[in-house]
Amino acid sequence: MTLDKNDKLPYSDADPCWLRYTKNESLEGIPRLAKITVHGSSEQIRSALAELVYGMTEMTGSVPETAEDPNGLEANVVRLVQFDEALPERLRELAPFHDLHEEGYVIRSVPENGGESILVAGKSGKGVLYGTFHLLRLMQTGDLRSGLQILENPRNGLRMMNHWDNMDGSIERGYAGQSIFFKDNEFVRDQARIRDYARLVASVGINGVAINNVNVHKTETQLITSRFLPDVAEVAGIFRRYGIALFLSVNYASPIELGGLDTADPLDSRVRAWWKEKAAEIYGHIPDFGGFVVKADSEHRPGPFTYNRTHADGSNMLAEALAPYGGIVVWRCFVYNCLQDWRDRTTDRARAAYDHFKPLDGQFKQNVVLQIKNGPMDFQVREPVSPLFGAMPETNQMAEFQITQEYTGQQKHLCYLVPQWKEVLDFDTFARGKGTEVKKIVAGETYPYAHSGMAAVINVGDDPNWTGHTLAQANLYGFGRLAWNPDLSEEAITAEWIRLTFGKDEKVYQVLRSMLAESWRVYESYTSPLGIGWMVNPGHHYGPNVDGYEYSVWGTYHYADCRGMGVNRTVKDGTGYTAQYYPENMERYESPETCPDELLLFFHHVPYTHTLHSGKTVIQHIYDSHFEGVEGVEAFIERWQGLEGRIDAKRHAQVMERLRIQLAHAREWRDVVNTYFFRKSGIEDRHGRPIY
Ligand code: GCV
Repeated sequence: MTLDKNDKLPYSDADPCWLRYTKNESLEGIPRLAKITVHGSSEQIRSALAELVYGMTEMTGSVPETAEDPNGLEANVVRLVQFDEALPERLRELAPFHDLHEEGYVIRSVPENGGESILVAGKSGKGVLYGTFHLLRLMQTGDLRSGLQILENPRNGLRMMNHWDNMDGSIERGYAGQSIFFKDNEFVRDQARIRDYARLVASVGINGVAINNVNVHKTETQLITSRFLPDVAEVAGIFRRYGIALFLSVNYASPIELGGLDTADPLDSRVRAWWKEKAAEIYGHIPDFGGFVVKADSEHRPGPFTYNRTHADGSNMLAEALAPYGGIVVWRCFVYNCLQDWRDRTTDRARAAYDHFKPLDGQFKQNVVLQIKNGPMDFQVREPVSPLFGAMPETNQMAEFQITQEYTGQQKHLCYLVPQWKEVLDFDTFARGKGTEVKKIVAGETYPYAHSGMAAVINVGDDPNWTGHTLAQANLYGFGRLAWNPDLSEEAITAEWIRLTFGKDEKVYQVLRSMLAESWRVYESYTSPLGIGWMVNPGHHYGPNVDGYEYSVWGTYHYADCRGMGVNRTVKDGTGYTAQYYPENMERYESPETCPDELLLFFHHVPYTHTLHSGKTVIQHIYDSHFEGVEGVEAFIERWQGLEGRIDAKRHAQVMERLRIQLAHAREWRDVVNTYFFRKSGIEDRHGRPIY
C-alpha cells in the first residue's frame, strides 16, 4: 500500500483538536517506531496508515518507513493487520481474533528477534483504524510502554452524529459557524473540512453520521433525488474511508413532494412502491448507505398521523424499502402536542413519548430503531431520564443526546456535558430488576436488540476551532468515547482529552479538570433551579426569561404563583407521569419526601417555604444557587487567568473571551431569576444580598 498526495494530513488548516500529535521526545529513537508494515488493503486500513505515518512523523520528527508484509516476516515494527483468509498462520496466532467483534481491535507488544513489534489488529479495516487511533493516543499521552495487551470492542453498535445542517449553510441550534457540508443550497466544493471532520469523529469511534437537519425543508427534501445523490455519494465516499456510514434525514411527505402522489399514507401500495424505488436509486449511488433518520408528526413535520396510521406503520414502510440493502430507519420519539393550551393542566408534554410509543412495542420491524431523547422534555439542563428506556423489550432503542448547547449556554458558556450524560447512562430503570441501567438497554445488552446505540446532535460548524468555544471540543470528544464505552469514567475521559488537547503540564490539567467537572452544575445553578427548566427566551433559547414559555403552546411551564411553583406530575393528584417509571423510580419520584432535590420542581408543585433535603427552603435555594453560580464563573476566570503563558496565547485568549461573556450573562440570569421570584413570593433573601 503506497500513500500518495491524497493521503497527506491534515486536510485543512482548522484546529486539530485532540489530533495534535505534538513533538514528544520520549518517542524518538525507539526502533519499532521507524517502520510500519501492513497486511490488508481496505480503504480504512489506508486511512489508518496515513494517520499513523502523519502522527508518528509529527511526534518523533522522522518519517517512518512503510512496507507491505503479507507473510509477517518483518520484525521490530508497528504492524497493522486486518484479518482475512490469506492471513498467514504466524500472524493469526498473534491476535485473539475470536474475541473480537467486527469493529474491535487488539494492540499488543510482540517480542521478536530480540526486539519488540507493536501489533494493531482487527477483524475489519474499521477495527484496525480504531486501534490505530488508540495507539496514537497512547503515544501522545506518553502511555506507550512495553507489554501492551489491549483488547477493545465497542459496547454500542450505533455510534452516531446527527447534524441539524440546512443546505443554505445555516445550522439549526448551531453555535460554531456555518455548515461544513452545505452552502447556498449546494454541497460545498472544498471538502477539506469534511475530511478532517471524518478523521476527528472516527478517532473517537463514530460510525454513522446523518448530514442534514431532521427538520427537512424544501431543498433538503431533494437530497434523495438525482439532483443531489452524486454529491451525497461523494461525501459518503469520504466517510467510508473512515468507517462511517452516511445517513440522511428524510421528509415523510416525500412521495407527495417529490413523487407527485396525492398521499404519503404508509399503507397505500403506491406510496410503498415509491419508497422502494427510491431506496433502489439511493443504493445505486451509495451501496453502503446507512439509512434514514425521521422526525415525523413532531413540531409540524408530516407523519403517519395524517392518515390515521401509527408510527409503527410509518417506520415499517420505510424499513421495508431499506431492508434489502441492509439499511435502517432511525425513528425519533420526540413526538408531542406543540399546540397545547396553557390553561389545560391535565396535558403533560413529559408523558408524550411514552404514551405514543409504549403501546406499539413489538410492532416495529427489525431494521427500525427508536431514537429517544435522554429526557422526556427536550435536552434541558436538568430533567429526569426518559421512562421510555427499557419500557419496550421488543423494540430496538437508542439514546439521543445533545452535544450542541442549545439549552446549556450555546457554546458561549462553559458546560461540560459528560457528567450529565454519565448520570443518564448510569440511571437504573429497574426494567428487569436492579441493575438495568440505561447504558445496558441502549447497548442492546438488556434485551437482544438488532440495532441500538447512542446518537447525538453535534456541535460543530465551520468555525476555525470547530465548536465555537474551544473547550466545547471536550463534549464532542467525550460523547464519542462514551458511545464506545459508557463505563469509562468522567475523570478518565477528561484526563485523556486534556492531555491530548493541551499537553501534559500538570497545572493546566488540574485547572481544566476542575473547571470542566464543575461547569454543568455551575451552569445549572444560575439557570435552572431544582429541575424546573425552560426559563429562556422563546425561539433562540438564550438568556433568562422566566415567563418566556409560561403562557405558550409548547407545554413547558413552571406554574409559579405567589405561593409556590413546580409541576405536579404525581399519580396522586397530578398528571400521572410518575406512573411511566418502573415501581422503584415511580415511588421515589411520587413523594416530595423521597424525590431528589435537583428534580423536585419537575415532579412537584410546592410552596416557596418547602424545606429541601439540603435543609434550605426552595426560595432560599433559588437565591443561594444563583449567587453561587455567578461566583463559580468568577472562579473559572481567575483559574483560567493563572494559565496564561502555559498554553498558547490564541486558545487562552479565545477561552477567556468566552468566560467573560459567560460572566456577564450569568449575572443577568442571577438578577432576573432572583428578582422574579422575590417579587412573586415577597420573601426576603436571608443574607440580604441585592435583589431588585
Ligand atoms: C430540530 C427542539 C429544538 C428544535 C429541534 C427539535 C428536535 O425543539 O428546539 O430546534 O428541531 O428539538 O429535536 O426535533
